[in-house]
Amino acid sequence: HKPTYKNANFPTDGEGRTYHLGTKEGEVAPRILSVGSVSRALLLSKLLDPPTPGRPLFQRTSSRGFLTITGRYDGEPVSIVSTHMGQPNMDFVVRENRAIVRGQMAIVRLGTCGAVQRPAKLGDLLIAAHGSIAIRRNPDYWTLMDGRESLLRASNSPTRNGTANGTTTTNGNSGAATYGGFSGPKPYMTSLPVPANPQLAALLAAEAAQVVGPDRVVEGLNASADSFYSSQGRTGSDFDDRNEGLLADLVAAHPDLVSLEMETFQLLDLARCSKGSIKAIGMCVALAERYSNAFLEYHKLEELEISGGNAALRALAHVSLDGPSEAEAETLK
Ligand code: R1P
Repeated sequence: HKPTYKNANFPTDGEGRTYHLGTKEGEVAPRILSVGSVSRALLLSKLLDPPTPGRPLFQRTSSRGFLTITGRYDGEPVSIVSTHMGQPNMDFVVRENRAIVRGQMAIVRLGTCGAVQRPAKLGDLLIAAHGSIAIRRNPDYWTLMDGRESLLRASNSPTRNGTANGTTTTNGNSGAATYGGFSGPKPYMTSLPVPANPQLAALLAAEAAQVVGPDRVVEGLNASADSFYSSQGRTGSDFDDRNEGLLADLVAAHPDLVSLEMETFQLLDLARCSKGSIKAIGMCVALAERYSNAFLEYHKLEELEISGGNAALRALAHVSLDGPSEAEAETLK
């Protein structure tokens, strides 16, 4: 059965289901835990209050593979949504859920990330309490570089008496690049920070400290990149990425930077533009240490996902929200 969609501006089907997540009003709670994978969503759904015959868990997978599970935690309706990876997927999750949920919402992302610098270390829970910056690859750098290199070749030709010396220098990866006197844009752009919700951040930090101990929780700035590879400073020889100095530059520019991943910025940016209707925060398990190259043993991840999941669900269940309407509360009972 293929649904028919109407309204190209914000497509929904005949039942009011959204285009990518496939959920409709009454199926999603105003308190949402966003996780990166279906397996994490299923794992954390075991932390929800046990379903009863009259109150089963709601579960739906959309044609695009977004899984939504709605139940209760500490008696409060909550939804767990598998968001997949990257900023466009977080955009679907925030916007399509906003469209079908009434009243103020709280969204917590529980993901995995790289720990960028100490004190953040392997296995810690890193909370984006200082907000998030976006790191984006700037294709114009490469486009204009070709132009600069032709200019450089021309200026170095024996028939010209140019002053260019033919050397290429870069001021780190975030500095302006200079090619024989021609300067241009940087290969990576970093945005200004967008804030997290301070109330949700404080609640989550307190809950996380209670679950794993305060020495395993680090609050700081997050960076969300548009690639797992180039704009996270992972180097290789297959592509011309110009990112060898990216991590060092980020750390120098942001002493409070703790986590590097791919979704938190989009969540916080949309929450900040939601006209006060969404409170949001991100927390990640440090799966890798980018400064030492260490990677968490996979069998330890599940335990940390459960710890982080419990902290996130508790913060979600207890954060104050301008209530959903009576009708919404009724449909989720
Ligand atoms: C990359 O492997 C993925 O892991 C991190 C990154 O942000 C990216 O989505 O988060 P999740 O574990 O939540 O997916």
